[in-house]
Amino acid sequence: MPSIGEEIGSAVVTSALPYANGEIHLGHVASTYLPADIFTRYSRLNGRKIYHISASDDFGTPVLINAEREKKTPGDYVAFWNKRDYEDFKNLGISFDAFCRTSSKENCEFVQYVFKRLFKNGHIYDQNVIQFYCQFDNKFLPDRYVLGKCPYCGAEDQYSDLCERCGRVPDEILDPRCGICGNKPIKKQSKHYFFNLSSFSNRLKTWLNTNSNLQPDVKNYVINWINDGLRDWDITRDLSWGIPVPLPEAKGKVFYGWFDNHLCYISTMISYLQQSGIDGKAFWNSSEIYHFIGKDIVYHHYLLLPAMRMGLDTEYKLPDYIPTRGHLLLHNQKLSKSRNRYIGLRDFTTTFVPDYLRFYLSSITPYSQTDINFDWDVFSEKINNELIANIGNFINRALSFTHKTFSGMVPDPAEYNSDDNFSLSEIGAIAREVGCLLSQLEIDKSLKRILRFSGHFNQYFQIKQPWAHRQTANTTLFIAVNAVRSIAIMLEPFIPFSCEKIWCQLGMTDSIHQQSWSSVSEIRIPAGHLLGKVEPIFTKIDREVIGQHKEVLGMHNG
Ligand code: B3M
Ligand code: ZN
Repeated sequence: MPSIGEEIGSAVVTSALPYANGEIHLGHVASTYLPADIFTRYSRLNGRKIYHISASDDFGTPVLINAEREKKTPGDYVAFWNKRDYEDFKNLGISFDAFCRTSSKENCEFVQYVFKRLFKNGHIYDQNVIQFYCQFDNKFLPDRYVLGKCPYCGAEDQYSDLCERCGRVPDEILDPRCGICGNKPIKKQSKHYFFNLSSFSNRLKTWLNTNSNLQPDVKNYVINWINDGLRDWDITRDLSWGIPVPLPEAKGKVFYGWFDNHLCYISTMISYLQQSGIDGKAFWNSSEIYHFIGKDIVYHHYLLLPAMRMGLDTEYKLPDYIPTRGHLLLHNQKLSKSRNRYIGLRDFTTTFVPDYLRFYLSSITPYSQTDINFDWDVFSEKINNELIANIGNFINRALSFTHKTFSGMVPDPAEYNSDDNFSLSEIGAIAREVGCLLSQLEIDKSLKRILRFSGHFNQYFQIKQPWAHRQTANTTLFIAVNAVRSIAIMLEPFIPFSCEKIWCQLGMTDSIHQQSWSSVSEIRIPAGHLLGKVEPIFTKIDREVIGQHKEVLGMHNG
C-alpha cells in the first residue's frame, strides 16, 4: 500500500457502470462513485498518475423495454441517460477523466475481439437452450419479457426471472404471457454460447488467496461460492439490442450485458489514453487496478471478470483492489422508488450544496460491506455541528481575525510557547496520518481525523485568545492561517467546491486541486502574505427544510 512520500506508480480507478436506465440516486453515490472520487482526488494531490473512468451500461432487456415504452430507439434512450448521468455526477464533483458508454464503437470492437480470443482459447462452447418464444412477435422472449404468476406466492404479473413480492426466482412461471402482445408464448430451442467459468475454479481460488489487497470477508464468501461449484455462463441473448456475436452462425444473437460491460473499463481506458498517444495496454498492465463496486455485484467482479481476463492469457492484468461497499438505507429501510423511499441525486444537489452530501456520506462510509443509513436528522446535525461549527467556525475565525487585526496580512510569528509548538507538530504529522488512512480507502476514518485536527485548532484559538493577548496574536494567527491551508488541501477530496472558496479566501491564486499532499504538513504561507476577501463559507441547514424532506418520506416531523 503506497503511502505519502514514497514512490507511487500509476493507477486506474473504475466505478461500476450505471445502467442507462434511470437516474442516479444516493445509493449509487455512497457505495461507489464518491469513495472512488475521494480516493482519486487524494491520489492526484499525492502526485500519482491516476485516471478515474466509468461509462453508462447501455445494454440489457430493461433498457430495451423502457425505450419501447417511451417510443424511443434504444440508441436515443441510452444517449439521454448517458448525458444525464454524466451531468449529475459532474454537479456532485465526481471528477471522471472519462465517462464513456458500453455501446461505443470502441467497446463493441473490443468485446468482439475478446470473444474471438476466448473462443480460440477454447473457453466458449455452444449449447441448445429451451426458451420462451412468441409466435405473434416472432421473437425469443428474454426473462423480462415474460410475465406470469409466481409459483411460490401466487403473485400475479411477475417477471419470469424474479418475483417482486416474495423475492424468489421462479423455476417455471405459471400462466406465462408475452410482455409485448400478451399472448401465450411457446417453448422453442435456441443455440447459446457459454463461457466456461467453472474451469477457472482453481485459478480463481489461487488468485483470491494470493491477492492480499482484497477485503478478507468478501474473499471468503466468494471462495465458498467456488467450493459450492460454479456454473458456466450463458453469455448470449436472442435480442435486437446488444453487441452482435461475431460468428457467421450466430446471426441475430447479441452478448449478455455482463459479458460486455466490465470490458468497457478496459476499452474506455485505452481509447482515452490513445487520444494522447499513450499505449493503453502497457499503461493498464503497469498500473494498479482498482474496481470500485457495491456489494450486489461481487459475483461478477470477483469471478466472471477475473476469469475472462485469465481466459485472455492475462493480456490485461487482473484487479489489484476491488473496494466493495454496502447498500445505503434510507431511515433504516431499503431504498424503493415505487414507495417513495428514494432520493435522486439531481433533486438533492439542486436543494442542497453538493458538498453537504459529500461531507455527510463521507462521514458514514466505512471500508466494508456494512450497510449505511441515510437519516435526514443526522444529515443536518453533521452539517451544522461538524462541518459548520467545527471546520467552518475555525476557518472563519482565523481568517476574519487576521483581517480585523492585521488588515488581512499574515503577521510575523514571534516566540513559540508549548501550545504553539504542539500545534505545529500537529500540522507536521497530519499529512502522513490522513494520507495513510486515505490510501487504505478508509473514508470515514480519514474525515474523522481531519475533524479532530480542526477541533484541536478551535481549542488552540480558544486557549490563545488572540483578541485578548495582543502580544502573542501574531504567532497564533500565523500558525492558525497555516492550519487553515492544511485543512483546505486535506478536505479537497471530500468537499472540493468549498475548498475552492477557502483557497480564494486564503488569497491563493493557483488551484487548490493542484496542491501537493505532503505540503499539508508544511508551513507554506509566509508572513506578509495577503488574504483574500473573507466570508462564511457554509450556511446552516434549517430544521424546517429537514422537516419537509422527512414529510416526503411519510415521516412525522419531530
Ligand atoms: N450496471 C449493474 C449495477 O449497476 C451494472 C454494473 C456494471 S459494472 C461493469 O448494479
Ligand atoms: Zn407476443
